[in-house]
Amino acid sequence: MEKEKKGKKEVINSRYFTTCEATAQMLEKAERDGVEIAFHRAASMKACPIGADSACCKHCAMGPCRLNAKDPYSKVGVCGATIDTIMSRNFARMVAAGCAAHTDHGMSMLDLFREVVNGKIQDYKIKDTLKLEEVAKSVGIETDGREVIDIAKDLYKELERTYTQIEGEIPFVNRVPEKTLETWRKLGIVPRGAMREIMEIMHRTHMGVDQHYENMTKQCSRTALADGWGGSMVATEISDILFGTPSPVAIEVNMGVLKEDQVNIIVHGHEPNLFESMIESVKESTLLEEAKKAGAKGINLVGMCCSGAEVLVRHGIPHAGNFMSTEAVLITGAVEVMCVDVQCIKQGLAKVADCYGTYLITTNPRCHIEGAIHIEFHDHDPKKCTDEVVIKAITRFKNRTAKIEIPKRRDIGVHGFSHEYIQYMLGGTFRSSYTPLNDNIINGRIRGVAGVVGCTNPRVKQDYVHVELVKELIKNDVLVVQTGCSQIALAKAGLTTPESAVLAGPGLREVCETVGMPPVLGIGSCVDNSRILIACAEMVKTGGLGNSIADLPVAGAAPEWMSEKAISIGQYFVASGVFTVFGVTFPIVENTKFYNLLFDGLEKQGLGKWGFTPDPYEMARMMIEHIDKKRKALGIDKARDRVLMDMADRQKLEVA
Ligand code: SF4
Ligand code: MSK
Repeated sequence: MEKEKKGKKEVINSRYFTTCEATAQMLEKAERDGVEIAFHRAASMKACPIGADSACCKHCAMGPCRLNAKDPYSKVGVCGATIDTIMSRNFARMVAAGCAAHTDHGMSMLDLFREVVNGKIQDYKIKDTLKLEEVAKSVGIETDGREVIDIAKDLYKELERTYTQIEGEIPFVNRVPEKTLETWRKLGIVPRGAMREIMEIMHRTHMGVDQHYENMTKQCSRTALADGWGGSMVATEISDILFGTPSPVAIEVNMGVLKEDQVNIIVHGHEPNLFESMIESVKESTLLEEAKKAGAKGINLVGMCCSGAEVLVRHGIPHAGNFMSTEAVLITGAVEVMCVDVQCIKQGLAKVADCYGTYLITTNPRCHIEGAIHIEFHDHDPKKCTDEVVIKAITRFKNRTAKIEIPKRRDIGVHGFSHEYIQYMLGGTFRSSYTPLNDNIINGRIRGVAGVVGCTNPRVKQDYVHVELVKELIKNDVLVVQTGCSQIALAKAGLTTPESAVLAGPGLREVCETVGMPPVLGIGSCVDNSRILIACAEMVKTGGLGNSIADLPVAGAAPEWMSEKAISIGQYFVASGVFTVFGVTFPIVENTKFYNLLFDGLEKQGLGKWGFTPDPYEMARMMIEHIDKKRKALGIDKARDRVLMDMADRQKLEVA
């Protein structure tokens, strides 16, 4: 931690914690106001080194047992558990928790879909019937000449299997390239149903059950795949069907989207149904009238974190910042209400909100917070909750006492590149396909594709690793796709505009300028990582880049990860065949058997593998090296010499 002496008081240098100017400004205000946030707590609370290495176990009352990470095979737990058993069990429980979070979210979307389809909910409708038909077809449902409602009923029944099925394979394995699926079948890791996989992990990690790290890792893969190709994919597809499939939109990001003369409401969390209803509530003429009577020029609805990322791409709602800015934004004093649902909601928000007279409102029965107001949200009567939230916000505006300081920073970026849009953008209306993307990879203009995703974490300088990594990748002609808080980091850094193509290498730049797209494509929230899986599957099916996802010149990274969801995401990318690099820290002791399996052995089984480094440049080097290795294996490594385009090539790229 970097501190400066100012008089007698030690003052934290905010630039040490973040490259986000607005967050740094708010950190300085927090110092002046005597308010503590997660950056301060991370600086004063050293991470437990044994826990950081995952070398401890508290799965039974004979322990907790602590092993020695420096000499990992010198000791075992009281029950005899080795370091590999302990680490793999801890890892498995992280996968289970992450998978549970995504699949429970997906199940909430499916609950809503069922009630809409059965006519029991009127406030939401099926918005994208084309997408409904596409998804139904992809799981083998007949659509020709059938009523939308009948297709929807069949789709509900089919997708419910993603969760409840006890034997067989989940529906979306239909989308997995044949060779990848063959590998999964051979290894016995095709998910049955998410509930079963999570239950089995919890059983296997109980004291005295699965005590072989290799067997445990198989169940990690099976459970994580039930997230990526299961719960997360259902969440994404059902959200698109109900609320619309995203297409690119230019939108403002950063704390400057708050407005001093308006009622400011922030929605933060992960489930789009709350946000969709809030959009309706802030349009209510009676509530707008009330806001005016209170002296406000209007009601300003703003997103944060992943639900923010979803409505950003569906409705062009401005976004105030990512995970490590959620406390900082309250320090502006300008936020009337922060309304939250589930996941990544720091408990510390309650205290900061209290300091500035902001209402922190929880809405989901799964997430109550001491000190917050709870107004429960029900899909059957959504506006009852969201109207009440707006009324609370107007009351706070009327009685504002906090000193307001809104950072001026606002960054415009283009977001909303669903996998369908990428196909359309590159292929044009009449020949929408991944062929031009594959062609440009084969001819070397695009070296490969990288998914850069995930959280921000106060243990590293906010946004720094994301931004430096992405700059390095695009400079080397790697097209970057993004989700979640990482996408917002790059948007704040100005890299989600088509103009930022000037920072790309010559090949990628030429493609971006021809199509008019940024070199960094924001595609949505963390469950929308499933869109990257679908894009990978499409690239394989389109041809020319091998037979399985593991053959593709692609790589993934979560440079500033913090949540168990990120571990589940990492494991499903690895199990799908993708080299995936994490930053910050990795819960493992190097050079153990479990380490060698995750970081090398899985690739030999035909899957992907893990990588780790906290350094963005080393991370870029590792990812590019992997992409080049795959290009060589495909026999397309020589093609990168030729980057000039002829007319026929250009025509292929033209958007019709
Ligand atoms: Fe210790 Fe074994 Fe109990 Fe874990 S399961 S706490 S290693 S005795
Ligand atoms: S919100 S999981 S901090 S991406 Fe999805 Fe951001 Fe990570 Fe939460």
